[in-house]
Amino acid sequence: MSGQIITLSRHIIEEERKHPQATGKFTDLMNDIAFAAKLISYNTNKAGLMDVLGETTNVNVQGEVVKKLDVFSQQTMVNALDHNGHTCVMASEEEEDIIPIPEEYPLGKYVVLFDPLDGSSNIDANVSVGTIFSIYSRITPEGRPGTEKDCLQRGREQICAGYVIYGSSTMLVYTTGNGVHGFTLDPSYGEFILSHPNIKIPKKGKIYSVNESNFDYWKQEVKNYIHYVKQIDPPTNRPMNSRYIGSMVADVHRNLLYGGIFLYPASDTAPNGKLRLGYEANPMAFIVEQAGGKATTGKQRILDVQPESIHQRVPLFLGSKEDVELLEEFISGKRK
Ligand code: AHM
Ligand code: MG
Repeated sequence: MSGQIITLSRHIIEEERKHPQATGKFTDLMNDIAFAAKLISYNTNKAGLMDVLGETTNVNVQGEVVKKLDVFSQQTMVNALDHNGHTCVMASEEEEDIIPIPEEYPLGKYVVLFDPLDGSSNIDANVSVGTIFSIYSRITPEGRPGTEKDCLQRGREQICAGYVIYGSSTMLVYTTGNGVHGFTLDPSYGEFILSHPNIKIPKKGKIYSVNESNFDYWKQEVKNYIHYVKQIDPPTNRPMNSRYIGSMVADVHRNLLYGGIFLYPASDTAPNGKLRLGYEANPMAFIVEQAGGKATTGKQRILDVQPESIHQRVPLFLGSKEDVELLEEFISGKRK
């Protein structure tokens, strides 16, 4: 690097300046998300110490009711986003219905969908978790509360998507459709610093990530693909390596940097897969496409799927372009 430190705020301001009609509101919104991410990161890092892992009914040493980290993350995201006049409605994995902006606060033009703490079943074992977010412009008229319709836009309408990974360091990775950029939280400054400009996913990877315990429940095409990637054939770089953390943010982040494919297929027990279109598949798909990769349901580009409901699930395959295209050949029956 040149020695010049580029903070997330500066990067976003410079991105926003490329749009002549920009008002600075988007920068403010992203700063709110980054602030929430720092709070969640701080609490994730000291999870074992501060008893935040306790049940919601626990009382901590200050006599306060202890919140589980997923509840804390949800409240932190909502509190960071509901009062600054940038958003008109939100939706989260943690809330069944859309999250309106309280009447006492001004309404904005953005719609934010998020998964406040993805991979939360991993927290107790100190395994990486993450926050995922997806931003749209509202489609309902300004000046009124946003509606479910605003939250049910196709992924290709996203104006920004990102994730924060709380791992060996905390990183925020985002795209506004102009490449993918990664920022590492410097704990001494408390700032996200540009560390991974213009991330590109390798065209072909060595890693496949899937919960293989579901093998017997999958469709034959997916079984065939997984069988194929495990065969020994050095000229085609097989066998691929299996890596599965069980936190999508961590699995996708690793594959983005190293190359590979992430799969959460449909199965007999989960006919639409497990992952949610609005705040898991779409934002990750936007990021992966912007990094030069692909994201599909197996039959359709993820970003083209018309959402029918907030918590809708989709089969998800995403990663390096050539790996996903090969998978598509298996799904279409071209290869067996
Ligand atoms: P969550 O949002 O409830 O944490 O669930 C989503 C997580 C993803 O992070 C991960 O890819 C997947 O669930 C793992 O599921 P499984 O345990 O079935 O492999
Ligand atoms: Mg999740």
